[in-house]
Amino acid sequence: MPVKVEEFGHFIDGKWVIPPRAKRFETVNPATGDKVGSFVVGTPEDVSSAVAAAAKAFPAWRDTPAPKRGEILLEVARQMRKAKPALGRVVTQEMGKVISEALGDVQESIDFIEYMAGEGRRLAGETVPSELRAKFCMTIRQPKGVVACITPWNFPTAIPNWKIAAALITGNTVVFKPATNTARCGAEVVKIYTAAGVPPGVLNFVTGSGSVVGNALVADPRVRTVSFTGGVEAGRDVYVRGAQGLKMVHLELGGKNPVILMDDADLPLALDGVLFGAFGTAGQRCTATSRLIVHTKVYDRFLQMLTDRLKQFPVGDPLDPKTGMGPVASADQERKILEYIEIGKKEAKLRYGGRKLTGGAYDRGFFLEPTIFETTHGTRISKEEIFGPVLSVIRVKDYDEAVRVANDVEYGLSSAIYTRDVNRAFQAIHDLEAGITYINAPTIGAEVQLPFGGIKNTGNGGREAGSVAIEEFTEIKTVFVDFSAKLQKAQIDTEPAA
Ligand code: UN1
Repeated sequence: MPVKVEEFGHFIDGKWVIPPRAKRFETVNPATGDKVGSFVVGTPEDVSSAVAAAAKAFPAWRDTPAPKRGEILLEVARQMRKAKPALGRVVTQEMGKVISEALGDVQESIDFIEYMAGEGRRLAGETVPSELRAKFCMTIRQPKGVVACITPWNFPTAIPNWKIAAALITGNTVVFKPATNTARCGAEVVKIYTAAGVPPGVLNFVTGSGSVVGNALVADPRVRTVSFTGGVEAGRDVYVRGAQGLKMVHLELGGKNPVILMDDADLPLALDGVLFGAFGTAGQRCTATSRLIVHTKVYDRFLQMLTDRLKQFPVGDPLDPKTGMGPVASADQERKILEYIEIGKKEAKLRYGGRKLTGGAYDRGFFLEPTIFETTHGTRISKEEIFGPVLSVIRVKDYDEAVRVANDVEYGLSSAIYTRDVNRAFQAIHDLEAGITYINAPTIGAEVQLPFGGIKNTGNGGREAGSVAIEEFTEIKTVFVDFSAKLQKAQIDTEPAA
């Protein structure tokens, strides 16, 4: 049953608002073409009102005790748990990932909100000794103010919640701009925060394009921090624009994540892992396994296993629990992926798939075959992020070559190795240039209580999730308390030698 097409406005200062003469856009189910929601095309004026509301709400939210903010977040988590089946369906219907993964997306939101709620009773600083007597030194964390959360469509609830929950627990107020094609998921998330008691103005929601709404947010001098997840090109642009205002810009960008398969690997285990890593979410995760680097001794055998299994890998209705892979998220996605498949056909050997699926229900959506290319390292498909169900398989002669190939890309988000050799596993942890390394598991499936992010062009050095998530949204204040009742001079007053 299709989701009812509801009309949404922006959410500003605790109210859903539709500006006069607002233009609208609609989101579309990528499996069926049905409409999912109708949204306002935001303008710079809309952004300005949302930022004003967030700025007005900031002092009271900042001064709400952090454990109290945590209680509200726990209530958000409770309500999201209740809404999980319905919200999971909206994720599938708006974004196209299979229902089990859509429920996982919502679960990842709940996990993180609960985790951050607990952070309300920590938000720890440091205490360190002073070089002077009767003097106390410590750091405390303070919120930044108004923060902008600009999020992608591939994890349409989890990624917004990673940002929003961390920003709120630390006492900031938020303007949230969801990806245009998953605005409904964003709106449903905002409804839950509001129902759970987040005060007016603390979380605001503005829909519209990155080039208008996103850029207006980044340019607004009242916005102190911008947290952005998306493509590398857009990320670089946000970074440069944010630099003009000397803002903290947090970026989570692309990946070209390798699985290394050594000759001593448990091949059936690796088979399940590679399938899930490469074709889960139709390959549209920043963490997706997009390169499989295989030791020559097991290459032929493993490729045979992989292609045999793909023959029984059902692509279709993402709401059907038996489906392995749903559609890709949009017409735009489909076009880009098919372009890469054409590039691949010229520079590499197409081993499996490669076509758009047509006929019957396929004709209503953006369904592609899971696709495997055999390629050498250095081709475009082996180095550029495709963000689709396309796996490049590369043969290598030994571990050293595998690591060289794994590291020779512009990204460094996730990485994995399958081996039974414990020394080799630890060597790989040391050698792989990535923010995340998995041993005997695919490149996807990070848990919220650990830092998430990458090196090289995957970002600009920050991490989301884990306890470090709070760093993105806080300023550190260093405090010196001199209780000697006299002027003491650091570096100048010296103790007599013992
Ligand atoms: C992303 O694709 O940007 O590790 C996020 C994973 C998920 C998060 C992915 N927990 O695959």
